[in-house]
Amino acid sequence: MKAYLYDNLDGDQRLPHDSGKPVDVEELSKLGVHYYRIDTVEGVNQLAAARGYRNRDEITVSPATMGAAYEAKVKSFFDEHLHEDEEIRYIRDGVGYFDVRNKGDQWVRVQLEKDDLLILPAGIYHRFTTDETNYIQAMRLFKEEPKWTPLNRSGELDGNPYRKEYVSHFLG
Ligand code: KMT
Ligand code: NI
Repeated sequence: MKAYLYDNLDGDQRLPHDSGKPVDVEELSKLGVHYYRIDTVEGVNQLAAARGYRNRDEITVSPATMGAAYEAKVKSFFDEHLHEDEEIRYIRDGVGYFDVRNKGDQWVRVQLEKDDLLILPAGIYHRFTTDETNYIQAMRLFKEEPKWTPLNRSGELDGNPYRKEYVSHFLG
């Protein structure tokens, strides 16, 4: 895992966009973003049990598995959005970037690789992209009824109860 402020320069979203300004795990946790390095599935099972995550699936984001839909899929993952539930991703192989908004509404880019697990809280604005290798395999953990429909950023979401809860808790 490596986290830093996004450089906001034009260019492919899959490039590193590293501004050279690092962000540490403590800063991430102040945003409600939790990072864990877990090298066994047993470790993931324990975390899932503790947080009430009963279900999981595996997704491989790559042209090999998605074919012609890949480019559009990667673009849609990169639309800024929130969820009304936690987003938990455990990386099994490959590399990807999760971008999250910090208190100043700047993008923090979190680079994840194999054995990295990231928890994004409900209500945080974020986006995802593969890197230049165009390959990531991840486990997605979810509760009985996942509420992980992406809600794209808009002023209307200011009134969303999950967004309001996030803002009052972490950005207030
Ligand atoms: C997301 O939430 O954007 C995704 O699930 C992307 C694939 S998981 C690496
Ligand atoms: Ni998401």
